[in-house]
Amino acid sequence: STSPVKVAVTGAAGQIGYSLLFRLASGALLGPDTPVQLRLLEITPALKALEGVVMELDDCAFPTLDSVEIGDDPNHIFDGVNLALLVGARPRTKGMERGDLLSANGAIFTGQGKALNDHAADDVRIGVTGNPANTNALIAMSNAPDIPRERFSALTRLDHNRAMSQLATKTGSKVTDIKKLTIWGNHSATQYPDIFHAEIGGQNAAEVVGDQGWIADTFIPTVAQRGAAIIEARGASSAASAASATIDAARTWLTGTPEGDWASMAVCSDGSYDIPEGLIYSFPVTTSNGEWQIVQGLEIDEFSRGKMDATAQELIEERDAVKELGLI
Ligand code: NAX
Repeated sequence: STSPVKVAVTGAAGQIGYSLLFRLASGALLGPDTPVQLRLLEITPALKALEGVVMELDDCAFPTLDSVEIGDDPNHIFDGVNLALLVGARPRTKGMERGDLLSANGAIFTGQGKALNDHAADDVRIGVTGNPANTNALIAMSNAPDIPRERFSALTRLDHNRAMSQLATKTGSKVTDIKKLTIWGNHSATQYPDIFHAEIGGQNAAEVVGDQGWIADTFIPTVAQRGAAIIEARGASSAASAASATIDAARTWLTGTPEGDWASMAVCSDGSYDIPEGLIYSFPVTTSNGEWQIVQGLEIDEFSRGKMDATAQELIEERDAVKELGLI
């Protein structure tokens, strides 16, 4: 067996946490030979509920679960962590303005960014699931000047997985036949799920679909609005699928993309595809040895360009708003 990995999860007593912790503890991230040390952060009033979740973790007797620590102080919980999954965030409540939402989350992610900066392990990688995920990642990254920027990422893997599933159903194929799908931009309704570079069984996916109208009028809005459809059906936002995607994203980052495929990750733009430098924008990436690289050289047609720019524009506005608030 290998040395233990220390994984922090914030918002651990929440909906996503209730699925995520059990998957992490059972070895879904790094397999049966890597012991997992969980370090769980919650706000003080949620610590009691979190204690209950820890009782259940104990009761699973997971062979891979080495230890669990809980607390409400990020400086303590983030101490020595190799992976930080920032799930906890302030949801938008009725009557809350966008600025209020950004400042409430700003307070969380500035503080957590600083605590990671000061206490995380040198090899730390940080994945942000809590919404608005891209901009929360930007805030954490900007408040952690000693952590390389490439160590921050926001979750668009759920969108990626949703797109895989929709495309598989439409074409009667298996998700395992689909490669090189891309989510561009923000984890929001402006995201652009792109199948023009994707392959199904080695054939171009858009050609297999053969129906541009379906792509523009059904596929893209279905993927972009899937979160709302889940809320409508379930009466609660996606949780198990979000937890699963959070693990998929971290596993891909740490263990690499397969040859001939890529994944979608929102990472700090280096100006690739004319996306403004410094935005946390979802790109097609390959990963190996814990590092990601943006896939270069894809041909972008006018349709794709318009969608990529529209979602970039939304992220520029979010960035400018948090700059205005002094959060970055
Ligand atoms: P819940 O409201 O069930 O849980 C959030 C938890 O975070 C709560 O227990 C709360 O006490 C805790 N929390 C709040 N502030 C905290 C802080 N400063 N430190 C530590 N914990 C804190 O939400 P849940 O359904 O679990 O969703 C969590 C986040 O994921 C939300 O922001 C949600 O919008 C976002 N999502 C992101 C997705 C993505 O694909 N990127 C998809 C699913 C989900 O909507």
